[in-house]
Amino acid sequence: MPTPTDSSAVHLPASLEENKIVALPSCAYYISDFITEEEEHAILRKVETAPKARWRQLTHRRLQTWPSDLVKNALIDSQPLPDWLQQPIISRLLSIPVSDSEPNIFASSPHGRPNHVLINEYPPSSGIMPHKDGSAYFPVVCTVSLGSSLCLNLHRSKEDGTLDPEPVWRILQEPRSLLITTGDLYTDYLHGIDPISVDVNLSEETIANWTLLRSPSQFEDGQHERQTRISLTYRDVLKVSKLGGKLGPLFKRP
Ligand SMILES: O=C(O)CCC(=O)C(=O)O
Repeated sequence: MPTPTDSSAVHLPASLEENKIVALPSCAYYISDFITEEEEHAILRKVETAPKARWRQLTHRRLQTWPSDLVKNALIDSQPLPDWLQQPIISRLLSIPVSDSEPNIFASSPHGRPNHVLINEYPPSSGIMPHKDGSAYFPVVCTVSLGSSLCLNLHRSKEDGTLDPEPVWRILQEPRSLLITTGDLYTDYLHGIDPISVDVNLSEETIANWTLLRSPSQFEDGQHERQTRISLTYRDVLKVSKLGGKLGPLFKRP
């Protein structure tokens, strides 16, 4: 029963199979109500009040890396993720079975849970170039979106290896949602976000996860003006170096 302060509720499926984005190759899942508004605001406050040195300013966006940057594709085993990045997101993530035989999406990853989080801040008109996430990570990415909706584009490479700039699919990510990408989507496709202020041409025909959206009616005029969006991307870094024990202070961030 929601309390008077609960302005939204969490809706988790019995298994991820229920929330599979069926229009996409294996495999992606979308849960629109993964965290509540109160949880969203609490995490946003933590992101905003992180020490200034946590932010890396890129040309059009800012980035925080938790618990630390990778060194030669390895995580230096100096600090765990802070509690506010673990609760409620990681515990909730690990509570959802993929299927009858797979207890959660990180069940076969080396550490059984994500150990690394990138926090990207996208003001309107900023994005991220199409890219692959590479070999440092177990091939599962869990993205929690905060603050605003926007479209993630999935691209193929052309036969000559260059990027096909026309996305093959688009996924609309609403605030408080969770998107999980894995399998072929992780290894064979590139993902990126257009640097635009309004996402256009939004419809059931053009958005792969349309039927899983919280409120498709919000987008029925086919467009959405972006506000600042923060994303948290959770991954399991395959290699964790014990070097941190000896050289920890060198790699520690505030
Ligand atoms: O912000 C997002 O949804 C995507 C972030 C991203 O592409 C990445 O962290 O590699």
